[in-house]
Amino acid sequence: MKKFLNKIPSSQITSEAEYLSRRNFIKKAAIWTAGAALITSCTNNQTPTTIPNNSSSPIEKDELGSPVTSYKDITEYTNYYEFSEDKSSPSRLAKYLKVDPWIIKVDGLVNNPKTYDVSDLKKKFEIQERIYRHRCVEGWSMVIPWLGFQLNELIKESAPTSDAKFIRFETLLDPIQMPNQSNGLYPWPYVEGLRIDEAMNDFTLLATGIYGKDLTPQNGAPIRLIVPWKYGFKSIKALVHIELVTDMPTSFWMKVVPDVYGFYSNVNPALTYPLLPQSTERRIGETTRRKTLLFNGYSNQVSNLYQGMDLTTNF
Ligand SMILES: Nc1nc2c(c(=O)[nH]1)N[C@H]1C(S)=C(S)[C@@H](COP(=O)(O)O)O[C@H]1N2
Ligand SMILES: [Mo]
Repeated sequence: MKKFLNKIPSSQITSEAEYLSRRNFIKKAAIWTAGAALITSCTNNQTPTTIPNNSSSPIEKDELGSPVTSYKDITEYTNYYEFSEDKSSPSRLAKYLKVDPWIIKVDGLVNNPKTYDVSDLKKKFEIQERIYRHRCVEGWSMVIPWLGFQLNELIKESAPTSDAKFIRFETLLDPIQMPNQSNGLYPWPYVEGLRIDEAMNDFTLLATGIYGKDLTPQNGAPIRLIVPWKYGFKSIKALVHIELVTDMPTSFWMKVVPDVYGFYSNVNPALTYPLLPQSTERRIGETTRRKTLLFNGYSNQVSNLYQGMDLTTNF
């Protein structure tokens, strides 16, 4: 199944209709329902000639029945502080970020430290499509069709030692290419972290694509983390370093606003961030607000990671 699907060259795809019908076929053939989410195998070549450009496809939905957000909204309404602190500028300012070649280092408490070029990672691991909800702590959300592979595949290959308890992630530091990194107000580079069992969860993704093609620079090209049950800021963009460590890493936002943003940052409607009530959200493209779901609707898949933990003190 996997081999066959991976052999479909996307050069065969000549129209949006064909693109969508191929995806339908793939879905019927390869739906993997780990719990609730829809996860489908996909070809490794991420460059179909045509993509649905300005409307969300009537076919693509998350497992709760919500349509995917339009390609335009996903790629033009972005948070990327290395470029700008508004939402619309990164699509313009990140355009010339050099994303190929791109080296990413996996090291720290591992028996097999290694540097990879992202193009090799894309060949090495099975690229899947994952339609995930994305909830920003600011109170907006989207449904995004990512392409990527499971982080646990890369971590397994690194062979962590028994001392490895957390994973620390780092974005590229390059103030020439990322102009707002010259802004001395922030502790660059952007850093994030996960507990090792969170990182090993099958839902944790390293995304390399969006809407069936390569990730756009403003969305974190060429490779970013996606942790769909946590606030969007955990999903760190433009990764250059993955380090296995013993101690809980201090993230970018924990440094910037201590006591407000915690390490876990699981989506939780009961949280009350100052000025940012979490009980509802605005789905981009919709007019009325909707209720925010605990763990962003992924409780079945991840609540076991937090058994016995008080989620309001471990925020
Ligand atoms: N390096 C880096 N990663 C980042 C950010 C950032 O500013 N820099 N913003 C975060 C926030 S707040 C959100 S909501 C998501 C936005 O991802 P998107 O722009 O692809 O929707 O990226 C996260 N990852
Ligand atoms: Mo965010």
